[in-house]
Amino acid sequence: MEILYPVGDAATGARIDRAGYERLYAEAARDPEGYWRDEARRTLEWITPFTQVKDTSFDAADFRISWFADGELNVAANCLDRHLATRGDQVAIIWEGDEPGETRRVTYRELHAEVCRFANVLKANGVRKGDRVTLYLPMIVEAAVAMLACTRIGAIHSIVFGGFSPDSLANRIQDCDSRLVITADEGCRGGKRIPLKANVDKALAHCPGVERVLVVRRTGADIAMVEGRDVWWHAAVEGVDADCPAEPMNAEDPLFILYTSGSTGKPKGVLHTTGGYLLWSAATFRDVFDYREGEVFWCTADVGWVTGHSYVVYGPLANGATTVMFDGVPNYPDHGRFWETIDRLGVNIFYTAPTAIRALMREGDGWVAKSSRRSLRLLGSVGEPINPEAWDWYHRVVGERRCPIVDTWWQTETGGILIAPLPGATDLKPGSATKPLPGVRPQLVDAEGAVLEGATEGNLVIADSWPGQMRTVWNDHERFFQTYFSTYPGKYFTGDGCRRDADGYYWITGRVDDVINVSGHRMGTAEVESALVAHPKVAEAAVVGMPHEVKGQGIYAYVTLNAGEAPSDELRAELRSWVRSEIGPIASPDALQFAPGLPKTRSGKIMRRILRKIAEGDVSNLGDTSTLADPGVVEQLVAGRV
Ligand code: 6R9
Repeated sequence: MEILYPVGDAATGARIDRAGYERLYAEAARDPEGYWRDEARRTLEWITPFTQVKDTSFDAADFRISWFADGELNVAANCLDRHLATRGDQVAIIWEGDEPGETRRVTYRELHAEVCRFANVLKANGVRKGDRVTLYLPMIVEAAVAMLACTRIGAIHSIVFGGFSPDSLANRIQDCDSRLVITADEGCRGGKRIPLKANVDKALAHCPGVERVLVVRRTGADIAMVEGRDVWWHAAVEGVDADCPAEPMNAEDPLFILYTSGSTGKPKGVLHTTGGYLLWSAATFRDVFDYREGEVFWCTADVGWVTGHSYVVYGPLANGATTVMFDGVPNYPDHGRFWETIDRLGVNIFYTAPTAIRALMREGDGWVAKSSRRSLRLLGSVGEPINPEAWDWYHRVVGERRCPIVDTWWQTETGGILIAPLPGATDLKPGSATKPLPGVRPQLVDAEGAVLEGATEGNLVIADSWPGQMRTVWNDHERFFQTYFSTYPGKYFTGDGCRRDADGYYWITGRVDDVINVSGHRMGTAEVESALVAHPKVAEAAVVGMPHEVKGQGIYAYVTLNAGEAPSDELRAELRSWVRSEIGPIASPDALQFAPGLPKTRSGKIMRRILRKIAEGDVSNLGDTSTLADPGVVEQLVAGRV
């Protein structure tokens, strides 16, 4: 039975209440120009006010996405300078290290000075407006400083998650031609060290274009420094002037690139621009979390993912909030880490992923009960559908039924949240991201693209542009159009399946393309396949998702070996660690089955539908296998399931 949690005390003092949401949604639908003009004016500080608002079309003939095109602003000035007069001494970032209590507090004034100083360091190292800078860092204050310093001078940052391998890092550096890389000697995660600088050294063997590496001293490990190329961060900033004017940037100037996996080919460099992205991250932070002056906000994501960009750094800082940067993991030193830290830092709003909730739920309520969590007002979820059991535990045990849960649906491509409840306005249903934010026009379409009305299920598309949407794939505008706008002409295709109920609530059902969502992280099946096939003993590989109790989805790989190679447990282990080193630990297959052959159509297409069913353990009804070139393959696969 479906449970409904009506808006309760959350409505008290909320910025947007029930009637407010209805009014704003209708207003944005009726007059997008007027709505976004007002929003952009009141949310951001502009150097040159814009006169144009929306200039967008998703149609092939005049495809364009442009917002506030003649306006000028600077992101760092919006996140720092404009707060100095009113809240210079307020804490901007609370950094919490891997060890509990290893904490650093940085005020807006201090952060402003650090950013200006480092922006001058970037300039001194030849970085100019429009240049790309790659960051490969732990969750340390310097990561935020480096991001904001780039934005201050108009450089484009590209953050690569510290869990990615040297090869993955090298690909991302090459794709966007970065000449400068920022890293740390090592990272610390769950008591273990991550050899970030050593990984950079390996990557740079394939990146001759990189001239400078700036290295933060995080652990003090003994690392190799390349003469003439590598410079310590602390040495570089010493004595540098803390005065650095914020570069006026056009609203449509690139802000950052973030690589994300798709259903085909190499990861795409998702490009976001200055005005639209900042407006979206700032406004959604303010409204979805109903942020109130002085509150402490903790989003547990890493800045290597989009959630870290929008809701650890840009959204909170644009609002003058206090944001927590966490450099640890949920189960270190024990399973009470989140809750103990919430008490110690006085966290009011906590935003994490279903995979973390499920992992902690398995350890029992005792770890939660050790903490008071009195400071908590609101809980959030992001990254994948949250199953009702996990939702209930989060609500009942963590939030003690006091705290609404905002289940926020969005993507790297969308820049920020598109579908989510507003705590003061929306009744909650566990497992549903509920309703679109004002200005967001979701639709469900069938395979032919026909728009489905009412309570129904289909493919989730967005019918019109919103300011925070990505503008292009770096260096490949054609791929941008093909990937997102060609499947259903005139609409942005999300790649997600979705159900809409009779109350107009949206229930995301998961990816409908060849993307697997592992612990809230996107993995393209094609990427894992090409890593496997790169192994000298592998002839062919097919990768699909399978249900996984904690990760949501796990990676199931079918591998055909070269003639003369024999399957063994050793080879299985070797292939798994091969994928780890090719892409990173998150891509390592959870299950790996040696398959004498793969099910293919006569035209040679692998029938993934069948592979998915076998991986799910649902072998009773494999559907129509008559189009297979060799139907016998299926029996072998079923028999060999791992
Ligand atoms: C922010 C982020 C995007 C994909 C997206 C969808 C899934 C994210 C979700 C959700 C159901 C939610 N997803 N949030 N599914 N409910 N609240 O995660 O970006 O890494 O690009 O992933 O994640 O499948 O298409 P990204």
